[in-house]
Formats: sequence, C-alpha cells, structure tokens
Amino acid sequence: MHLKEITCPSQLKGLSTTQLEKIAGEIRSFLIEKLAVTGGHLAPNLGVVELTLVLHQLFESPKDKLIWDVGHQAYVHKMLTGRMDKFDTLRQYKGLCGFPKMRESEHDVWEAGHSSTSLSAAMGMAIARDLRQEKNHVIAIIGDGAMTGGMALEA
Ligand SMILES: Cc1ncc(C[n+]2csc(CCOP(=O)(O)OP(=O)(O)O)c2C)c(N)n1
Repeated sequence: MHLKEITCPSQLKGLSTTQLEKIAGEIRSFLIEKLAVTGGHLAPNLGVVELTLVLHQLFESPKDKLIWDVGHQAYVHKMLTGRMDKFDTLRQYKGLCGFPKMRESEHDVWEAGHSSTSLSAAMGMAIARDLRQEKNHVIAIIGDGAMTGGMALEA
C-alpha cells in the first residue's frame, strides 16, 4: 500500500508497522515537496506524522472525533482523509484551508486557528455523546504550547 492509494483512513486498519513506516516516509516527502512551493506549517506537521497515522489506525474517524488544537498540525490528517490532491492550493483563495474546516470534510469536526480550545470542545462533544447515549470516542490533540493557554488550563 502506497500513500497515494489512501483516500479514506479506514484503509490504514490492519497495516503492519513496516507498512506504516513506509507511508510515514512518503508523507514527509510529500509535505516537504508541496510546502516548498506553497509555504505553510512544515515543522508542526512533520512532528505529527506517526501520531496521526496511529490515531487514524486505532480510531474510526468521523464517528470518533479528532479535535486538533490550534489546527496548524492537521495537514497529515487532511492527507489521510482524501484531500491530498488539493495541496497545490494550500492556504490560497478558495484553496485548501491551512486549518481544519468543517465544510471541507466530515473528518474535520472542530475549527480553530487560535489555540487552547480543544479540551473544552472535546468535553462538550463528550457530554453531547452521553446525552444521546452514543458510544464514540472524542480525542483532543493538544501540544505543550497550546496547553499553556488559559482556556486549556480551565478545561
Ligand atoms: C490564543 C493563541 N495564541 C497564540 C497563537 C499563536 N500560535 C500558533 S501555534 C503556537 C504554538 C503551539 O505550540 P504547540 O501546541 O506545542 O504545537 P507545536 O509545537 O506542535 O506546533 C502559537 C503560540 C495562537 N494560535 N492562539
């Protein structure tokens, strides 16, 4: 399985560690090649390649809710959820947004850009899930920088 064959994160289920490592390498090459042209958040995304792969392998987005804090590190998530062909338009007018965008994909369940809102959002989604007696997981992905924001500390 190659990166370009992945259009839906459920395709990652059952892949071996060796296969995932190969895909991780392809993701890094893709990010470096594309962002060299468009600009964008390179380092935060290179830092979450394995994390994003394993989240999408273990959980079932969009039933399970992945909430990216700040959102600048969701490029890999976008690649694995059917948007690889749009990276030439990244952060351009009418192009692929540099942050999660609900209208782009059912896999984007929260919109941010400023930091430190993911824990509150996750709590709200978890309470709503319980009220509806549903069983999905809600996962907040937050970095140490965003963790220093007051909203995160309150949450
Ligand atoms: C409320 C707010 N303040 C400042 C920023 C500017 N900002 C963008 S990313 C970032 C650092 C995020 O660090 P971390 O969460 O650790 O993520 P990573 O290091 O993986 O990029 C900051 C301060 C912001 N997005 N929102």
